[in-house]
Amino acid sequence: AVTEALRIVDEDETGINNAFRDDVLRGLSEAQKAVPARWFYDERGSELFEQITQVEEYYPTRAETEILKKRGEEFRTAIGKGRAVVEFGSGSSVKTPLLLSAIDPAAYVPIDISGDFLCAAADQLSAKFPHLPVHPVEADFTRPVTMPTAIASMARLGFFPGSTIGNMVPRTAVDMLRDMRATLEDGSPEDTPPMLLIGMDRIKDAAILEAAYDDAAGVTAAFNLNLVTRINRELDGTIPENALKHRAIWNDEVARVEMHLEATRDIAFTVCERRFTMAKGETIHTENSHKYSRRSATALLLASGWSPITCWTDSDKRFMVMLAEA
Ligand code: AVJ
Repeated sequence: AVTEALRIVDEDETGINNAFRDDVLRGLSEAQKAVPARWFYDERGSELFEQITQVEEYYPTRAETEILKKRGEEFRTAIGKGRAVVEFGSGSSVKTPLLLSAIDPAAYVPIDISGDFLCAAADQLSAKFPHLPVHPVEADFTRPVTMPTAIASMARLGFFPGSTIGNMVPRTAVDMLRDMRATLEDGSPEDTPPMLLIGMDRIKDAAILEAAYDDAAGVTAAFNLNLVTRINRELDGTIPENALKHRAIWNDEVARVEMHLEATRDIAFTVCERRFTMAKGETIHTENSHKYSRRSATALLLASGWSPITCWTDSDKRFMVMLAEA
């Protein structure tokens, strides 16, 4: 039972994605060149990310899946049955069914910016749970989103797995977590505050973290470099891909893995007819992946109006799933 999603794509006359172009041109004009990580996920990028989740060094997906598999009964006790599960990002093939089978929700609302991923995920989910009402919403979930009227008066559980929160600097993360609260409160019963189940990756040895973002098979490198391929293809770019190399660096000061693309020689190129240069050694900062301690995760949630209830970790204590209440 999948309802039709609304489409929102902002393209100019020539079919160029305006938001992508603006982000890239602005980011390449800064002293430290940077492109927001959300632009990794074109078709090829999403495929490469799927592959990343299978490589030996990249533990977060396996660790979080272990928690979701093992803790179903505890989720059910803490969350209760009959909530509407609102997933921020379209459901992954494995994690969402684990949660849904554990807590037996009244409805499932996946929110994603990409209508194609959204519909595919909604269809998959519907096939697995034929009696579960599914209401996909195509929207930018980092901003407040209007909930389908079909889930009006249902208690809500927000689900934000994968440590996607880690892509955001704390300021942006707090804004988004507050907006998620507003989204979940839209049309929800006043006597039952929304809950949030969120996956967050833990701080650990720099060597383990750097390997997770620079696997020996080069899948993460290909993922990072695919951003350049996408810029060249979609924004009429001339960036020489063979002059950029993948770098993953643990920044201990702010507890995050940074991904960069480093120029191996002096280069000049154009994007949308604008000219840019990079000196050898200069980088484009393409991703932050923040890591958390139990305390820093708690502080982030509290600052966003969410009170932590429970924190679960995997057997190797690499990853945590936190349940919080508004
Ligand atoms: C999907 C944002 C959680 O930061 O670990 C994986 C993306 N980047 N390898 C992460 C990613 C490089 C991933 N998130």
